[in-house]
Amino acid sequence: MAKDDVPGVGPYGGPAGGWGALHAVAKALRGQMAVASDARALLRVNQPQGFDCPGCAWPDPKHTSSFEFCENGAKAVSWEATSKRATPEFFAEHPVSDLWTWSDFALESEGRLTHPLAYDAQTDRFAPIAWDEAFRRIGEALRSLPDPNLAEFYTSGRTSNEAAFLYQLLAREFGTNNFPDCSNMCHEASSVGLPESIGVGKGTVTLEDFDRCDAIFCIGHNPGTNHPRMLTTLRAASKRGVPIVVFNPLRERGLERFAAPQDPIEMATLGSTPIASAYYQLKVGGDVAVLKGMMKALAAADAAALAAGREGVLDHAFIAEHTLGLEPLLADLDATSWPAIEARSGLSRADIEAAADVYAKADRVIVCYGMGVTQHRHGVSNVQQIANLLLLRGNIGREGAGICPLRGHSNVQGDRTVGITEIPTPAFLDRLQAVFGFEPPRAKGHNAVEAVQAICEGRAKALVCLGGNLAVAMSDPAVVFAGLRRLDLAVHVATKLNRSHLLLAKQSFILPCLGRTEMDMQAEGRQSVTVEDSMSVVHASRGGLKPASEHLLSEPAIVAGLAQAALPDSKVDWAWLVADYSRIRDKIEAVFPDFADFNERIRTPGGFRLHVAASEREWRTSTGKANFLIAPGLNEDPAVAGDGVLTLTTIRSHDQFNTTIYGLDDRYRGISGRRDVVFANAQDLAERGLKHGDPVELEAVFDDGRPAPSRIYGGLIVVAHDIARGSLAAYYPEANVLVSLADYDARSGTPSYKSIAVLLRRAGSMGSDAAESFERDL
Ligand SMILES: Nc1nc2c(c(=O)[nH]1)N[C@H]1C(S)=C(S)[C@@H](COP(=O)(O)OP(=O)(O)OC[C@H]3O[C@@H](n4cnc5c(=O)[nH]c(N)nc54)[C@H](O)[C@@H]3O)O[C@H]1N2
Ligand SMILES: Nc1nc2c(c(=O)[nH]1)N[C@H]1C(S)=C(S)[C@@H](COP(=O)(O)OP(=O)(O)OC[C@H]3O[C@@H](n4cnc5c(=O)[nH]c(N)nc54)[C@H](O)[C@@H]3O)O[C@H]1N2
Ligand SMILES: [Mo]
Repeated sequence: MAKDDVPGVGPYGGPAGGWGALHAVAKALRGQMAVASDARALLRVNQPQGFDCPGCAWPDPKHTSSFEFCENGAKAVSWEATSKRATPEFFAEHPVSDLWTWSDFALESEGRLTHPLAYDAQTDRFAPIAWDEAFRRIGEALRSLPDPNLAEFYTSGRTSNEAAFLYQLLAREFGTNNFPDCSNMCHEASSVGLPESIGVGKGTVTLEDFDRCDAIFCIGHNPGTNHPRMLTTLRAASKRGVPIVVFNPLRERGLERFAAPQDPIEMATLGSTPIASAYYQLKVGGDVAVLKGMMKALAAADAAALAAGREGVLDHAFIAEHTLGLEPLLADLDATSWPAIEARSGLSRADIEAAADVYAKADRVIVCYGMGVTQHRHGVSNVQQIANLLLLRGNIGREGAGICPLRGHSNVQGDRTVGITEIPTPAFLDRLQAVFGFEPPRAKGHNAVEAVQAICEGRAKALVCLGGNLAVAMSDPAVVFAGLRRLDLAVHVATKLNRSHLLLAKQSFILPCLGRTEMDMQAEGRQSVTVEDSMSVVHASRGGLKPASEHLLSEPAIVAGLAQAALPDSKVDWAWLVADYSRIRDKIEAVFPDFADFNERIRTPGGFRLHVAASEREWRTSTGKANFLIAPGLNEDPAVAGDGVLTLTTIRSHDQFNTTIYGLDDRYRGISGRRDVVFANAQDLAERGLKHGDPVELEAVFDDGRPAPSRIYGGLIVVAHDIARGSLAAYYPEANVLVSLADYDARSGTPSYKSIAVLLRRAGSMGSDAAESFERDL
C-alpha cells in the first residue's frame, strides 16, 4: 500500500519551522483564546520583563529585543491562557464515572479549573469547597497519618523555585523526604551519573559556547518538537560550517532541515538550512555501543599517532592533570570487539570511525542528549559514556565545549536545585535546620517509582501532587491506577483536569492554581517567581494576564495554606513568606550559598548563572578528579532472546506536551488526525508478512523471552517509516501499557521507556482476548 493510501498517514516534505509552523500557531491560538490578548501574551514570553515560557527549558539568548518565535511555546502558552473553563457547573453535570470514560485530550480541553473542588462520594461528583475548608480537611488527614513517611509529595517541573522551596520545607517539617518528582522519569540518569563522572549533575555549557564550538553531537533528542528554539542555535552553527552529527533511530525532520520563521529570505523563498551534517540511524538502545566504538577508534588513532612520533589524539595533558581511570577504560575498549559493536549499534565500523574522526578533528565539541539516552535500564552508564568521550579530549570545562543534557520541563532543574530530592545531602539538611530551627528527617525518601510501588503495596496512604499527571506519565497504568485508588488522601494542585485527578482516594481534592502567564498579587503587591533553565541560568518570570478565575491561588500560597493546616506548631512564618516572594528568595539564599545576592541578581535582565563547578574544572567527585567510568558490556537494556522480538521506543508527537495532548497531528512525521500508530522498518514488516497500514498489536515480552499477556497494546496501525532495523516507535503516554513498573534503571530509578521488548503482530492474530479483558479491567 502506498504511503498516501492510509488515512492520516503521508509523507512530510517541508523543513521544520517555516510556514507550517506559523500556520500551526494560528490554529492553536484560534482554538484557545481571543487573538488580541494572546498576541500580547506571546510577545512577552522569554522577555526580560515577561514570564518564562512554560514550554521547555532551553535558555533565552541574552539580548533578545524581539521575541523568539517558537511554535510549541505558542501552543503551551495558548493552552494555559485559553478562555475555556472547567467550572462547578461542568462538574455538577458530569459524575466522575462519566469523566473517566473521556479521553485525556477531552479532559484537558474543558479548560482551566476555576474553583477548589472536593470529591463527594454520594453524588460521585467533584463539588466546590472553600479554600479554608479544603486546607483544614487536608491538614487533618495528613496529621492523622501514623507516620509522616506514609505521605508522598510529588512535583512536576513547571513549579517555580519559590513554590518548590516552600513545598520541600512543608514536607520536611512534616517529617519525610518522600519527593517523587517528574525528574525521576526524565533526566535522573544525568543527576546520578554526572556527579560520579564530573562532580555536578547538570550540563556544563552555556548558550555562548554554541557560538564557539567546532562540532556538535546530538544523541537521542528531538529538538524540532521538544526544544524548538534550539533549532535557531543549531542553524547558526550549521551556517558557520560546524559539523552536526546526529545519532537517532528515527529520521527527525527538525534535525535535518530548518526554516527560521524570523528569516524573511528563507520564508519568502521557501528555503531552509540543513542541520545534520551526518545522520546515523542507530538501533534503539545502541548508544553505548556507538560511544564505546567512537572511543575505541580514538584510542586506536591515538596509539598510532604516538607510535609514529606525532602528537596524540587524546588530550594527555588534561587527562594526567584532571582525570582518573583511563587505563581501565582503555582495557574495556580493548576487550570490546568491533563485530559486537556493529551488531548492537546497527551501524558499521566505518560509520562509527567517521563520527570519531569528526570528533577528533574538532578542537571544541559539545554533546547534546535527551531521553533517547536516559530512559534505559542502564541510563546512568549511558550518560557516563558521553562524559568519558568528552573527557578523552579535554572537552569539559573550557570555552566552546561541554556536555548539554536537554532538560524537560521549564523548571525541572531549578526544583532540584532548591531541594526537591529524595536523597538530600547532610550539608543541605544541616543548613535547613540552622535556618528554620526544626529537625529535618535524614532517611532517604522515595523517588517516583518507589512512591508508586509504596502506594500500590499500601505502604503509602497520602499523595500530594504539585502539578503533573503522575499516574499517566508512569509505567504500567493497570497497576498504578488500581494503587492510587486505594489511597486515603489525594491532593492535586493543577491548572487543568487530568486522569490522575479521577483516581479517587477516600478523600480527593483538586486545588486550582495560577499559571506562569498570570498576574500574581499577594499581600505586599505583585510578585515575580524565578526559574532555572537547562544551562543553570536563573531568572525572573512575571505573569501579566488576568487570572483564569478569581478563586485561584498561586502555588506558593497553596503550599503555605497546606503547611499551616498540616503543621499547627510550625517554626515557619508561612503567611509572612508568601506575602512577598523576595522573603522566600532570602531564605533560599540562606540555605543555598550559591544564591548569594539572589534578589539583587534577578533584577538584571536575563538573570545570572549558578556556579557549575565542572565548567571551571573543579571536580566535586569523591576522588577530586573527573572519573572515566566503565559501562558493563554493550547492552543498555537486557538482551531479550526470543523469535521476532523487537525493541519499542516511546516518543512525543509534535502536538503534545507530555501527557497533555494538544491535537492529533504529528506534522514532521507525516501523521495527521491520529495517534494510534506504530512506526516500523519496512524490512521488519516484510519479514512478518505485514505491510504499511495493517492493523496490528504489540505484546510486551519479559526479560526471559516469555510474552506478557497482561501488557498488550492493540488497536494500532503500522506505519512503514524511516527507522532503524529491529526498532519500533509509538507515542507516549499511550504505550505505557507495555512498560512494567519493574522496568527501570536500578541506579537512577528511571523507567526504561525507550526500550521495551515487544512482539509485533497482525491485530487479533493472537492474544486479543487478553487485550480486551485487560482493557475492561482498566
Ligand atoms: N513541545 C514539547 N516540548 C517538550 C515536551 C513535550 O512533550 N512537548 N516535553 C518536555 C520534557 S518533560 C522533556 S524530558 C523533553 C524531551 O525531549 P526529547 O528528549 O527530545 O524527547 P522524546 O520525544 O522522548 O525524544 C527522544 C528522541 O530520542 C530518539 N530515541 C528513542 N530511543 C532512542 C535510543 O535508544 N537512542 C537514541 N540515540 N535515540 C533514541 C527518538 O527517536 C526521539 O527523537 O522535552 C520537553 N519539551
Ligand atoms: N512512555 C513514556 N513515559 C514517559 C516519558 C516518555 O518519554 N515515555 N517521559 C517521562 C518524562 S521525561 C516526564 S518529565 C514525565 C512527565 O510527567 P508529569 O510532569 O507528571 O506530566 P505532565 O504531562 O507534564 O503534567 C501535565 C499536567 O500538569 C498540570 N499543570 C500544567 N501547568 C501547571 C502549572 O503551572 N502548575 C500546576 N500545579 N500544574 C500544572 C496540568 O494539570 C496538566 O494536566 O513523563 C514521563 N513518562
Ligand atoms: Mo521530562
